[in-house]
Amino acid sequence: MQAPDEVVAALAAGQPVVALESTVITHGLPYPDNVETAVSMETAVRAGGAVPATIAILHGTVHIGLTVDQIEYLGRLAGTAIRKCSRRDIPIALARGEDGATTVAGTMILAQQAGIELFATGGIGGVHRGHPFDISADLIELGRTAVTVVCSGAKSILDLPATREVLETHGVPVIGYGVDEMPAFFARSSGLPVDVRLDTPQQVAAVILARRQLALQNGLLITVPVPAAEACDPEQVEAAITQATHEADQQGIHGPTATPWLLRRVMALTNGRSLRANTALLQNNGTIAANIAAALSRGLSANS
Ligand code: PSU
Ligand code: MN
Repeated sequence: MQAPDEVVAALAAGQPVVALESTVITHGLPYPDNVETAVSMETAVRAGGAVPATIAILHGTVHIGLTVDQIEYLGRLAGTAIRKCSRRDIPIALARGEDGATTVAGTMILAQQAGIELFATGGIGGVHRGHPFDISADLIELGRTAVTVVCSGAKSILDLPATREVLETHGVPVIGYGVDEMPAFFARSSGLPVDVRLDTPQQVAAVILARRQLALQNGLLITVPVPAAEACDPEQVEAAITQATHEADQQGIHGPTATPWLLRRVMALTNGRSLRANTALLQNNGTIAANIAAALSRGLSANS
């Protein structure tokens, strides 16, 4: 495992650190927007008061924190066969000396091993529409790895009610950050209730501390809606998603390639609109995760 001095020093001193994933760079966004967005997300984490650590596997080594050059290297691999690393894939990439982009599940595992509690991303995987057994490993990981994931819910390319049920089954609290309904990525709400609404970083930090005191080994999901100015028209997005899911079924696209394929197709069908929303919510989530990490680290030092 390799980490830049800044990340090592912050972790050793109990200062706030926020993990970021790399599959969003290689499989979620096109080049060069992916690089720009990843770098701006790191800036947003700093602005929120924490040190960013983008997690990826490079030439068979786990990196907890990347340089801008390394982010650029990964960004250029978008659209290639770079391995998308969820729990099952990490040992394969390591043993074979490959590059690997970590998903939400993969990033949670490596963040926890590095001692990072907060992780910010855009959307988690879920249950695919019309494919009730294609359940993202993200949901299972949230049930068994004690990392707090700040995201904007899940895209409605997924079956959101089924996704919500699976989270419940695995004991994952869904917290609405300033909202009563779980957001649906491009749209600010999904019609699905959250388990609790919390409005400040301190309130979220208190839940993290309570979970820690009980040594519960599950993750927490903090859902933050896309900033209102950048939210997409729900009907337009829904039309694009319905078309994309239909095309995927017709072309027999399923398994790990389903999510990246649908993301690309929806982005193309909605032109630049969805890309802007995507970038805005990623930055916003980075800042909020940093605010929570900072509140947590203050709370811990006040207690010790
Ligand atoms: N949803 C998005 N953007 C993404 C992903 C999901 O809006 O980039 C990525 C994340 O890395 C997530 C992964 O962990 O897709 C889920 O893939 P799967 O459904 O194969 O588990
Ligand atoms: Mn899947």
